Amino acid sequence: MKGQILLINTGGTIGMIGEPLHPSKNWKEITKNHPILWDFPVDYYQMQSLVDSSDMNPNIWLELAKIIKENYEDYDGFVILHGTDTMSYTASVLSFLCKNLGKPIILTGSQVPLAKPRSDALQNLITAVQIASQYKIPEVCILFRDTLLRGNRSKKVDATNYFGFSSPNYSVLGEIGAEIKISWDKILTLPKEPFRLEEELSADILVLEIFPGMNVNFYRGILQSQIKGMILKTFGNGNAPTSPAFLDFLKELQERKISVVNVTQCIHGSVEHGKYACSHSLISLGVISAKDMTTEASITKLMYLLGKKCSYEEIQENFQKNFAGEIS
Ligand code: ASN
Repeated sequence: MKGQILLINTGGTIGMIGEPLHPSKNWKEITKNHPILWDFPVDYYQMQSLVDSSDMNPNIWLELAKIIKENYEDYDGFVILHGTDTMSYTASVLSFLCKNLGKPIILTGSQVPLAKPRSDALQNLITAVQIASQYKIPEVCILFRDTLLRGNRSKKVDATNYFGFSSPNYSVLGEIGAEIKISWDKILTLPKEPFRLEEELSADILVLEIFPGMNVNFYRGILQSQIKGMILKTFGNGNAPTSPAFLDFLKELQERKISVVNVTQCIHGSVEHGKYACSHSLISLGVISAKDMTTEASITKLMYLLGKKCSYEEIQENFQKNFAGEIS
């Protein structure tokens, strides 16, 4: 190992014990079967509350980002132990909060706890630390099994298989076998400006997944709520029903200046407004195309822009801009 690494534990299966599985606060207990980790050349930081990543939230994200900021100058890279369930959300939001990132932030975890035999955790942890300490990758990444992925392009695609993550619309950043092969041509360039943090997020949003036969009346109460943005999960290339009830609903959202972002329900591919007649009216209704962004990146990008107190008009103008390689 070369560089100095800060290993931050947020929880997740990797550090869990017992039945039902829950996070252990005792690093010695977590690593009991792996003496190699006892004098591992990293500094260890444990978050105050360790969570199953189903309990991840913007407060923890901001706390995590702050820890990175406070330690930024002292380390060559950061490895974050995290539950797999929401790892792609955390990686996405960190990519928006950490501006001018010049060092690797690598999230990893496992499907089976480190403390259990036949776990996938040891390889993931060691590889993540090795990459963070040896390669100056200026990105928030996910390392899982044999691939290094751009965090804001990643997706958890399997709850049991050791190949748990995929990057459906962007090439992998690295392939891990007997050798580690980094695809430098796929990696963001080093920033010229100094690192800084954005420190606000707003979770005043909603995700609405459409389905054939949906009754829009059930959703009209949303219009009376305080939401500021909505992720609309649509079919295929961003297609949606053309019924007057549905279009009226979108019109009312537009009139109330609630930003609506169109994200496809498909794993691969992109929203293309106007490709089909059925998506044509979405353009005049002010619906923003997320293009090929993941749901995870779209949700956290909207939280980030709303956290910056961007107006409806500013979100309309800026959502499609590329901030951290999240959109083609
Ligand atoms: N429920 C766990 C978590 O996300 C799943 C895992 O880490 N494999 O914290």
